[in-house]
Amino acid sequence: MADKKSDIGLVGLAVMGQNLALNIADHGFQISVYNRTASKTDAFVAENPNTPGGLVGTQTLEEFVQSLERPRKVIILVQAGRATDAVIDGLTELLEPDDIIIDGGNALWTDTIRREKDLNAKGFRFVGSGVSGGEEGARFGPSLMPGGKESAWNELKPIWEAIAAKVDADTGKPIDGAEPGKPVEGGVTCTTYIGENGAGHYVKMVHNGIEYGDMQMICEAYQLMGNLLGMEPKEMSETFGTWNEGVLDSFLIEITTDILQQTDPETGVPFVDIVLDTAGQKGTGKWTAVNALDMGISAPLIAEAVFARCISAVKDERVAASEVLKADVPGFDGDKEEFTQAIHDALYCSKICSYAQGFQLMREAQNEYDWNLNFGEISMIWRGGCIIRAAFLQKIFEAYQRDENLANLLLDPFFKSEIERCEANWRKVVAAGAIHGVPIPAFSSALAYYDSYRSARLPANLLQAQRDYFGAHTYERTDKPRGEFFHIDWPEADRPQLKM
Ligand code: 2AM
Repeated sequence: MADKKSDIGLVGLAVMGQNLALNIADHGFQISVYNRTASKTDAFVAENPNTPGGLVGTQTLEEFVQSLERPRKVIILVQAGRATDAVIDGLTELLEPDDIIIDGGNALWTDTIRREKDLNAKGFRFVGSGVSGGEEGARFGPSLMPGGKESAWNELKPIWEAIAAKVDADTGKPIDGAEPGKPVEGGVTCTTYIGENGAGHYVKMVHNGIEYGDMQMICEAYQLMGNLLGMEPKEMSETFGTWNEGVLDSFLIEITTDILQQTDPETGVPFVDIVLDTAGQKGTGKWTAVNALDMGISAPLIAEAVFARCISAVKDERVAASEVLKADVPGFDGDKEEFTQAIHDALYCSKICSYAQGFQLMREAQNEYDWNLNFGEISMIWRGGCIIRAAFLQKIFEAYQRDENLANLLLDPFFKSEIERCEANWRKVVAAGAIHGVPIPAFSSALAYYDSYRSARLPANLLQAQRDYFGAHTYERTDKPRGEFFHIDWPEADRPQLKM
């Protein structure tokens, strides 16, 4: 064991834990590591003998805790849920007042709120930090979304700022190749204090919900290119490659460009064609959609992205239904080049709506949980180190710079004019999906969201009248102040009966 106490410790040496530990050690911090199965710790330390900061392998939780400089900082990277609670319970037996536990897993934000409260009551400090960017992000620069007491964050800050992704301050583009431990000239670090208790994990969850939406939208573009335009994966790849040079420049468009180039090593056919069309999910997108429903905030695109995965999963049923439900739809005979541009524009407009919905969720959550979220900073730290990294986030950052109290991204002058520029094509694509029988739930729900949001009058007047009719739920009047409720005594005599 090292003579010097470690700057920080990490529990849980699955790939994410290993990569985050290496990233921390690369930046000159000495880090102690512990894993329930000790052989993993030994192998990990043996494989990485010469990091700048140094890895200290420990065999027991006691040894691990004793190896840390006080106030101790312990990152937990184990499975969310029960495993996290088990590790926290073990640690609280050994830690001392003011020590800090940092949960870097994908915890449900309400769990983080509960854990922080419990740990604070016991005299410990707790940070629930979103860690995004998957394995590569953890290794070479994630986007980090920490929540908790600010005093705890301040202790963690030098390490989190050192290891997070860096982007160029003016362009928002990720800065690659920064030497470990050396500050990046002109770089902005992709981490910032998010807010109290569960705020960091909440924002990470919304990030994942937005990620679901981004992926679904790209898949819809891909399906339109294939079904309507008859494009082959290689040609699609070229198109996505071109799109990556413009407003859609992003990690997900870039990997899609690569994926569509790839051939299957076994058969030589395009790789996407050999992949079964049933999507999995781990739950963070679902949490986002459920939370939208719970809070009563409209976030249909994220929900549709989750449902799209659900319906993809019933492959056998779909195959059977495809033999029965043969819609009589015409083939596409429009101009290929024009329609390709229209798909691009539909994707762009839908993406603006999707992010608008994600930010609406965070705005409501901050009221619900009494957080003080900085939307400009949140979009800033998503510019690098995470799956939704995109040039587009620079524009969101600028929108919140212009107006930190922006009611909806759609109202920002830049996004308003972008939608106006692309709107006709967006409508054309949604109409084409309906006419030619191609399901595009994200594109079409985004358009419905846009048209609903810009409607001074929706048909909810009729809906409220229906509620008053069958349930005496009352209604407000257009000619009286809001908050006054009325009810009509509907005539009993000719009322339709529920039982026929
Ligand atoms: P293991 O290697 O001993 O299984 C991801 O599964 C990580 O979480 C692994 O490092 C795993 O340790 C750890 N993990 C899962 N459940 C745990 C528990 N109840 N206590 C401690 N670590 C756990």
